[in-house]
Amino acid sequence: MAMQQKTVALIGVPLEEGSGRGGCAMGPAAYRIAGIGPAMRDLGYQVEDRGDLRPEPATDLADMPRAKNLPVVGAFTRAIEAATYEAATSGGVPILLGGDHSLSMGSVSGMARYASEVGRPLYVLWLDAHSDFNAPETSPSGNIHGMPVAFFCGKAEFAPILPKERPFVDPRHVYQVGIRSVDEEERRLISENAVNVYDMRAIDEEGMGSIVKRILADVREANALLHVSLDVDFLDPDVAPGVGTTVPGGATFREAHLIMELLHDSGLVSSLDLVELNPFLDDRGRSARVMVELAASLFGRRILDRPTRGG
Ligand code: HAR
Ligand code: MN
Ligand code: MN
Ligand code: MN
Repeated sequence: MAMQQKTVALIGVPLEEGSGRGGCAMGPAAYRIAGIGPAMRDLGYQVEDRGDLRPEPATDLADMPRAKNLPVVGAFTRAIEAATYEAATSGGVPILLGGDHSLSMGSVSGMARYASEVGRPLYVLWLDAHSDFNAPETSPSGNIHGMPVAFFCGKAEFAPILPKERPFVDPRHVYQVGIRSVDEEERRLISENAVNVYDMRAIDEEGMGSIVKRILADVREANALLHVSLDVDFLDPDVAPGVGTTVPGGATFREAHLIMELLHDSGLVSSLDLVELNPFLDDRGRSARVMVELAASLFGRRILDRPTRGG
């Protein structure tokens, strides 16, 4: 089945202040050099490149020791929320070119607002080594890129960044795949909140294909929109070294590629984050190219034409 919408909106997010180190702000430039725009155009999409968001730090958000760089991250959250919502409302599929993973506080919140307006639930597929479910009180680092899932589920309201009455994502509608680094307190929170977690053991035992097909069946049954958030460190460091938080034992290129093809066949994906790429740590653009390759597969690039087998 083809994507329902034929326009993609590229939204550059040069944000690194959520990650505790420099480099992710170069991500949008690296994706453009790696050819994200032409890849989408070749697949028949109309591409609207909306440039890079560059908000001024928020003057109404105070610095918090347990949520570092909150005025910067909060200002980005607001700008990303608005840009994502606007792109979806005007009929496009937003692709967020990150930027560290704190950007998902904005992108997912924007999609949640859009989904509630069209009367559908929002489901989230979180492809990551990390659960990113910390709150300022539980975070060992104070880095906000470890907190976005808790934020958009309404479990980490550490400052009035977005309206308190905004739509939140139900944590039971969050599916995390590839997980292999969870903090002690975070482990308790994801289980209390019933986040669906498929760790590397589940992938090894059950296989990526059957896990993803089961998730997509849930999304279809709920008539939901599906936001996909792809963290570079979901992949094994041998496949994609260009990230600040490598964790050994990650997904192979083939597993990641299979997910993307199943996602495309499903026709359910409404929006995509590409996050945590750190070009300063990359090996001659390899990780940027892998991410663009995966995004192209999600949007319909095929190795071979084969009949869809359903699922
Ligand atoms: N759990 C750790 C923390 O909260 C590390 C989080 C790292 N997050 C990412 N994104 N790299 O997944 O500090
Ligand atoms: Mn992450
Ligand atoms: Mn991660
Ligand atoms: Mn439900």
